[in-house]
Amino acid sequence: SNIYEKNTITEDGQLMLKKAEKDQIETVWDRYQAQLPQCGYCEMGLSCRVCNMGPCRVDPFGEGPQKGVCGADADIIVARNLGRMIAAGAAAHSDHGRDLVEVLENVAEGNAPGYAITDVEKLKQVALDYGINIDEKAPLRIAGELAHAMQGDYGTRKKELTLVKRAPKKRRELWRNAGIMPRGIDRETSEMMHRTHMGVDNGWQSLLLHALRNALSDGWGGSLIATEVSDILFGTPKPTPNTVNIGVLKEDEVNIVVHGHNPVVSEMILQACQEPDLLRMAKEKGAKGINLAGLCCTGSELLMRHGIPVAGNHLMTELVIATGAVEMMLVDYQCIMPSLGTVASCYHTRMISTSDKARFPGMEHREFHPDNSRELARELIREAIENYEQRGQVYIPVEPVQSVGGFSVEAIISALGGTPAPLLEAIKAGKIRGVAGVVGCNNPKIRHDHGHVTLTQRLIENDILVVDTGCAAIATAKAGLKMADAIRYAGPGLKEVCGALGIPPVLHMGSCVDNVRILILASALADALGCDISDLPVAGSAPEWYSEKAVSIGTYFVASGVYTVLGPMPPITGSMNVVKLLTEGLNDVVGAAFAVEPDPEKAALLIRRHIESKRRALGLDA
Ligand code: SF4
Ligand code: WCC
Ligand code: FE2
Repeated sequence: SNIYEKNTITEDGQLMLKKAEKDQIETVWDRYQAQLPQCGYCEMGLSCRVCNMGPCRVDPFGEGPQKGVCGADADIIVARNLGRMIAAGAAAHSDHGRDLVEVLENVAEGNAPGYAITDVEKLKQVALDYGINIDEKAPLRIAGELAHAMQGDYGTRKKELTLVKRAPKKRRELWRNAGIMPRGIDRETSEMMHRTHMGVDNGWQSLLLHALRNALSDGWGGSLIATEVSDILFGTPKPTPNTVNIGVLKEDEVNIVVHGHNPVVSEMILQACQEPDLLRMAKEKGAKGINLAGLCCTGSELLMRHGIPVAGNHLMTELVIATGAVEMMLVDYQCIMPSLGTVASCYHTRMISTSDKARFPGMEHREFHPDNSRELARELIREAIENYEQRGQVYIPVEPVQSVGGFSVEAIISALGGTPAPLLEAIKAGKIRGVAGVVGCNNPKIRHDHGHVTLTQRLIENDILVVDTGCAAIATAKAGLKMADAIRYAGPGLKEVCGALGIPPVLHMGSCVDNVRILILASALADALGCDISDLPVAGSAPEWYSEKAVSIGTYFVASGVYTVLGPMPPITGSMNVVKLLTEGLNDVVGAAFAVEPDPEKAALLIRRHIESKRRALGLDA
């Protein structure tokens, strides 16, 4: 097999890698090769540059230094490093949530033309969760009060975050007793930075416990707020057909690609792409229309709510530009490789950065704010249309794949006929053995999409319903596992249940912040069974994770009681104490733990074994 096949299982990826090589485009895989061998100390989490007495490193073979200049040993250094990864991940999701709350506030004040309250039902329901009196109040007034109340969750005035009330009662008691109940979203991240400053928390156990609390402030705080406010502003997703892979780009249309995370910008771009005067202008320029496609999570946000096609996941972002077919790529933040501007400089593609907090080399910065979004989006689409004339040769080598997305918890419950009972019955009867969340990124250390697709195939073959998000969700969609007739890949029980409901065996639940939808689904199942999340036959996995956000997600899954299997090893092997706590000890603290298994075939076995043991403990197969 050739190098392209070694890097990715996808046909579009392989063909585009060949094209990139011909065009002398450097890709993430080239740069990964150039970094090898990567630093062994860092791989094990044994290097520290927290302070300026360092940088320090601990010798894993016991011959060189065993302590940093300050006296920190391997356990402390590894735990501090992991804590800081989680703080960064939680901060990213939660700040994304904050941006949405700001838009909500501006909508309430009439300062955000083009934005609106789309799901009033959800607005009311979330407002009730916040204890807001909604009687006889106009939606905009409720929105203003809700935005204010949510901002309170970011601060430090509380003993517990508001939305933890959606977790099962047993879980909340467990968090209180373990001392890891999240108090303020910003507070937990800030406290993590404080604790990991030199000379503060030097207990590796207490550091890791706070890391759980920090991650919970993401999952039951910042990310949950991001998802709920996105639904309020842009609509709660419903099952919608869509298409995926690089073939969604169109040879005869103006191609606009949005990349990043926050729907605040991409939703405005979508509106502009549909405006009749701009469509007319595109036609005047000789294009058949304006084709909007997404990448990564902002792509999934548009796919979930509007059936907008997604061109690829994380490792495809450079290759999408190498088609030569993209008139403009607009990015907001997170997972946007700083190499993209360089790739684009070889083609006619115009690269636009849009967020005041995210700049990139080789991109033009055009800042979006709630008050100028609508106008700026129109202006940029006009410029993208102008750019159509500059196009050189294009290469779009594959046909797109059909998929269905849009499975919010609300949509799943409604597909089940209004209550989770039919799903529970199917689980009890053993037709569905359990539910697994497959989430997270791509990483050049793992053959692109191989982890996601293989693991998902093995799980559905064995009657485990898969729910997925983020780049994993895009991977399985590209592999055809979300087509209407994908049930043919499922085991007999899952096939029967999904066939009757008319859903695929792999449900796209959204972007990375939407992992909270999986938590809410798990809570609904636990409540219906009268048990805790940790008692359920469910599991999580991140077969190709790379980002700090993924570490936070994995950690809030585990802290919420979900056994979670990671593909790539996190940088913790320098401390066997930390490894043992995360993979075993946490069972005694939160009723769940991590496992690490880069081979998806073996990861599938771990998950199946776990699900079967939970079924036995619940007496389901007695
Ligand atoms: Fe070295 Fe300690 Fe400073 Fe880390 S905190 S760089 S181990 S002296
Ligand atoms: Ni979420 Fe991972 Fe994709 Fe970025 S977009 S690469 S964090 S899964
Ligand atoms: Fe994401």
